Amino acid sequence: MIDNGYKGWLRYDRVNNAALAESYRQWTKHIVIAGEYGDGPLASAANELKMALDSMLGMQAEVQWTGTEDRHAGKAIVVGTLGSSAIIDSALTDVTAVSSVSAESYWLRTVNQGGRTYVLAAGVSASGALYAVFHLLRLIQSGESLESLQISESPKYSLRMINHWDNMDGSIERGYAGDSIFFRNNELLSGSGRIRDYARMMASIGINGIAINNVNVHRPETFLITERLLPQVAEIASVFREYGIKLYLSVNYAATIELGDLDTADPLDERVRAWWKEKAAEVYRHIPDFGGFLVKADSENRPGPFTYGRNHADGANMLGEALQPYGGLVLWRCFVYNCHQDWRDRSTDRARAAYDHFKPLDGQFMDNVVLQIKNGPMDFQVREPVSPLFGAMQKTNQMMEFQITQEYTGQQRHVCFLVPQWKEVLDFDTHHGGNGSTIKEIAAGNIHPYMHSGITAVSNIGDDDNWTGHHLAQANLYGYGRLIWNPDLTSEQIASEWTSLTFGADETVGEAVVSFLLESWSIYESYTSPLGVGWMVRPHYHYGPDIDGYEYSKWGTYHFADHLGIGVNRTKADGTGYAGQYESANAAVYESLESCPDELLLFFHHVPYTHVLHSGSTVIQHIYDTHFSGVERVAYWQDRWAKLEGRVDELRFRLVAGRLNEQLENAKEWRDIVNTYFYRKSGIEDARGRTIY
Ligand code: GCV
Repeated sequence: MIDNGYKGWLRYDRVNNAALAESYRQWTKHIVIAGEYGDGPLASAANELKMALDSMLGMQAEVQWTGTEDRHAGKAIVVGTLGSSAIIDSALTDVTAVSSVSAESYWLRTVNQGGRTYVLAAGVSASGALYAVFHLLRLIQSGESLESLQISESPKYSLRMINHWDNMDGSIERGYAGDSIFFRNNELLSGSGRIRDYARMMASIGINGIAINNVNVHRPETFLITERLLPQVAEIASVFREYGIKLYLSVNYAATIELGDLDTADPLDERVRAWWKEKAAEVYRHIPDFGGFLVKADSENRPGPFTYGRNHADGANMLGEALQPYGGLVLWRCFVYNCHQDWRDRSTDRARAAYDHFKPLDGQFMDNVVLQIKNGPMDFQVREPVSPLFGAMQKTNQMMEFQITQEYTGQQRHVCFLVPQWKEVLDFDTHHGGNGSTIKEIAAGNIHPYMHSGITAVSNIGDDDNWTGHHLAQANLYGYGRLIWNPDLTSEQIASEWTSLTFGADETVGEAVVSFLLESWSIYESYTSPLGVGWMVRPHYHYGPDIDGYEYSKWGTYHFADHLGIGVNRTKADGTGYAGQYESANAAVYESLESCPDELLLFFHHVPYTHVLHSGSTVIQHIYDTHFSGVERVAYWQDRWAKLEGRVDELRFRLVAGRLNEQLENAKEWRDIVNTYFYRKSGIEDARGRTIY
């Protein structure tokens, strides 16, 4: 069978077990959608059910609207919202009192009423009902029984977003899976069916906001908020709306100038403020439920308020004021640092920048401004400490930014399942607000009373047949959505769920894929840059090794290796002082060489190659060992995958085999270049006498 991966995890494969299929058919013969007939999420739920049941059970399900719940004998599925059906309401009397219930909560319940049996897929809102339907279909795909469902679900985070770094010419900044699904040749692809399929996939994992264009807003994208392009943006927004997703746009901070209307973008200039108010009105005329503006300002040569001697609160609030009447949000990025640094200058530390710029502004941002903070202080490296800014501002809305696209983690040519990394970030206790002030709780608004908070991430999809280039990279997209719906799911649960939805029930295949996924982050880390030091990648491309590629650059990304040692001294005592940006308990852990965790040692300290790690190994021996073992582990994967031939459909088998081959070759490059570099610098032999050049 040819399987190009386009269906992702919504494959809806035929249920082969005849008895099971028959038991599902008993339920799905009658489907009632309790609600107004229309084209919102309930209609999407109805369409999804029809399509999926046809595919899984080979049946044309009859879907009826409102009021027909009791017009049949036996079993039925009822989809709707609280208040839309007497059956739903009487079955769910207990739920509204529960404090965790939010607008997107849903329930799946099997109930008996009036001699009939129902599976209820009910939400507080239509989006909730749609989520319930996707969950129900997931149960059927996994062969679960529907006879006694008692499922309650509420999302942990209210903002569950995706950011696209798509440009209007069709390219994607840091995209590794083809071109944009939204833009081509400076036009919008508003009519494309692919956008609808993407919306389905995103709704199935609970995403409720998507920014469709790159945070680096070039000239063509600056026009997205003009009359010329807004009608087409609005078409995309309507497709998303049908799946409970709000559309956001990245905007050019200097749009007033770029669009030729004013000669300034000073946020305190009344003309600039009036311009943005008018602009917001125009956008909302086209898209009444528009989500808001995402802004990268004063960062990597983008314009911003600094030009006018203003700060980031001035800039963000100007946009906040414009969007406020419509309930729109300003998602203001904190990725602000000096990208013209002098490598000779040891006093400037890029890692400090976000905290230094933003922390003093706590309390000055409007209620509809949300600061968007990258998970680490640098830039999506395979290993970084958690950003010290997150949670440090108690009076300023915040959301976490992850990167699903594998810019620094193998660019979807290497397997690198990032859910374990994200989980570590979410579980980090910041201590801002006492013990247990984890990122997980802060982003949920449970520690400081944020008005808006949540999680966003940079997408990894493009117009490749399988969306993500590497088939296994789909697991990152799926896993991201599942994790930010429920961060208490384990990496293993998520990996297994995705694998069985995507590769089916074959246990041998399932075990192999799940173990690849779960080992992959640690393997990738082992053959790339060691002990949290980061970078060492080919400049600009960020794929493959170049140890000194960024060492004498302007980007603030150095390892400071010499013949004696390596690492960045970020202590308060005699380093850059970055460690002191953490709350005192964490600051103390990182400050001291004794307590700093091995995996972050070189991020915080400059140490001799002979320094002994907690693991008992020296730094240099650790570098040699991990680089040899990383390659061996990829080689082992390759053998294991080869044994799956015939068990995985041919096209996917070959594509994954090809990528594993590339991963192995690239890992060898990493191993030999890193080991040779440090052998030559240090002159210290590998204790096990392996080949180093
Ligand atoms: C969109 C890094 C990436 C850039 C990206 C930037 C950002 O520097 O390499 O491609 O720009 O982060 O997050 O704004």
